[in-house]
Parts: sequence; C-alpha cells; structure tokens
Amino acid sequence: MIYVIADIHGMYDPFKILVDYIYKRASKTEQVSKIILLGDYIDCGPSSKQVIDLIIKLKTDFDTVTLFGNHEEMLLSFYHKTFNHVKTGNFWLSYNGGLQTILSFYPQSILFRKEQFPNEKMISDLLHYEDVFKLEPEYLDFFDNLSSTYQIKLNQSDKELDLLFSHSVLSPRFSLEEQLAIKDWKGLYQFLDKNSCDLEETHIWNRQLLTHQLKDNLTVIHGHTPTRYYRQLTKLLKLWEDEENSPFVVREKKNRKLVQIDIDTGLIYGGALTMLAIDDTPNVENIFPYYVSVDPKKGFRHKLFAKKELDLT
Ligand SMILES: [Mn+2]
Repeated sequence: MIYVIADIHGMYDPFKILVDYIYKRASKTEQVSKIILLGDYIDCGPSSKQVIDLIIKLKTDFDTVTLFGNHEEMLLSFYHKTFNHVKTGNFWLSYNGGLQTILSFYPQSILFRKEQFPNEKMISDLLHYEDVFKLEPEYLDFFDNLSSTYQIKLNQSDKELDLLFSHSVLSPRFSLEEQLAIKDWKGLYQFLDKNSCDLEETHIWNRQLLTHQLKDNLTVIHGHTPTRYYRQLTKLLKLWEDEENSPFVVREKKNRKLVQIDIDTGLIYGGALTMLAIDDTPNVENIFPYYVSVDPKKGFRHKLFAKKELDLT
C-alpha cells in the first residue's frame, strides 16, 4: 500500500494519529511500500518542528517521498534571502502563519523581542541581523532537499495508470516535461526566470480545475486547495455536491478518465487531515480502496473511496 498525506500545517496531533495508523498496518504484515507527503508541513499550526521531526523519523522507517509546498518555498525564500525575500518574508510572516513556524524552530528570534506585528519595513530592517531565523543543519538539509513532484506508474486491471504527485495542480500553460524537470526549489526559480511567470502559476500555488488529463492516463494527486473551495466552485457550475471532508475528484466528461484528486480537506480551516491509500499490488481491480481522515472534532474515520466520489460530471 502507498499512503499519501497533504497539508499538515504544523498540526502534530492529527498527523500523529495517521502515522500511528501506518505503523499499525505495517506491523500487521501489510506491506507499506511507500509514503508520499505532498508538502505544506509547516505554518499556521503550533507544532511545525514536531511535525518535521516525525517526518524525519518516517523517512528512516519507510520509503518516504517528501515534496515541497508553497509554505516550504516561503520559508526557503526567507531563509536563503532570495531575490524576493523581503516581500515573501512579509507575506509569509504576516499572512501565512510563518511566525508560528519561526516560534516553533527558533523561539529566541529577535522577532519575538519586538512589540509590533511584523511589516515589510520591519522585516527589511531585521534582515540585517543574524538572529532572525536559524535552523539546525538537520532541518535546513530537510527543507533544502524536498522534491518538486513524484511519478508512479501502476496497473489497474488491464490499464496502465500514471500517477503524478504534486503539491498543487500542474499548469496546462507550460509543457508537462518542463514542469516535471523541476527537481527542487532552486529548479523552481530557474523555471520562473525562464518562463517569466509568477509562483502563483506554478504547481505549488495553481488552483485550477483541469477539464482534461495533461497527458493520456495521467492523474494528478495533489493538496493545497481545500476541497471545500472546489465544491463551492463546482456547485455554482452545478457539477457536484457531496460531504465536505472527502477527497475531491475530477474526471473527464467524455470518457470518465481521472484527471485530478485533491486530498486537502482543510484541516486548518476547521476540516480534517486526510490520507489516501493506494493499492500498488500489480493488476489490482481498484487502486483507490479507501481513505482515512482525522477531524479534530469528529475523530478518526475510515471510508471507502466511494464510487459516488468518482462521479463528478
Ligand atoms: Mn499549499
């Protein structure tokens, strides 16, 4: 089985429940062949450091793929003082929960000795100081080496399925090859330069609903956009209504091919943390047997990845 989780956002407790579930399954002779984490481990919630510690442990016990999301990109841009770091820093610290991450990793930061909330000028002034944000080498190494996307080919009955894991949706505006060639956050900046585009258009921010597969039999599995947002959007288009905290699935209208599956069920917006199970047994009949989710209010749920959810259009 392959397990996929997205958008943990510094919320250690629900993440730990999912991780315990994986260990339990693995101890009961289930083969856990891979864990794929789709980014946004940090920010907003209080326990970003604890979340990263648990991911580092997972990496030693399982074959674990770790992608970066837009929140890791903001941290890296601020930390490494890239071209845009003052603007990004302000955006990250003031509007995207970055302060909680710095508090979690580096509570002695000069930021917490100031009495006002950060603004662009303050950040620009503070960046001359050394003790704004420091990461221990183990953590810096973790963030620096996050991957951009990940791909797996699986056989379901007689078809070959190509699963593409990404923080968010890849853009139909750029060639698929070029987007897949991005290896890490540095590669992402080269991509931005080359295509003169903004981060919002890339696979860590893009919120598009695709109408067609980007390539034949290719399904994008992603997080980043709470499924509630897509449900509201498509409700207006009269396409879809369903309970909020389940994966959101898009199929091609004509031939029902799977286009994208969003598993961000909006934990930090009062939703749940969801984990998708993928059965990678060769030629299995159903590669998406179930998902599990932890809702801080309603608790743990184990649900079939129901047929209903595969009927968007
Ligand atoms: Mn995101």
